[in-house]
Amino acid sequence: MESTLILLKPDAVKANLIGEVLNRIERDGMKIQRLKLFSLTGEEAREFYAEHAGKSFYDRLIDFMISGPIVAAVVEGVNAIGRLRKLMGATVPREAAPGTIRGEFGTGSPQNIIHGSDSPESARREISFFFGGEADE
Ligand code: IDP
Ligand code: MG
Repeated sequence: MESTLILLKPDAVKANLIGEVLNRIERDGMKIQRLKLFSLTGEEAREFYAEHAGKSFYDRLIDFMISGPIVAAVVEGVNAIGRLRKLMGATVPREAAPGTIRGEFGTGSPQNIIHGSDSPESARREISFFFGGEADE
């Protein structure tokens, strides 16, 4: 079993896509282990996306990520990190395969609906970032 961290970005919450996206993950056989709806502060968004600091799209990405509530979840399953990245599709929605979450619902860059950890190291860091300070159920 592997765990990964997903975020449903502000565009997903605004478009009433929380259920649709979580349903796709559950239908793929993965388990929602932790779940919360909240808004990021600018400081949190900048720290979460620190690897992109200095890139041309960084400020737009941060403004987007704090533009409304998001959902964070820990998803568990066999090869959950890779399966999630496959369900998500490519970063840029118009380059994402038909049938993927970003391909179907994404509207631009950075407006691509969902984040998913890209490696076991990222998953550990990101799960701890959003759920580390809280007791497990
Ligand atoms: P990923 O989310 O597929 O892992 P990253 O390269 O880690 O893609 O980028 C993080 C997020 O930054 C993307 O999901 C997207 O929202 C945004 N982003 C990435 N590249 C661009 C760009 O060229 N222009 C605008 N936004 C971008
Ligand atoms: Mg990434």
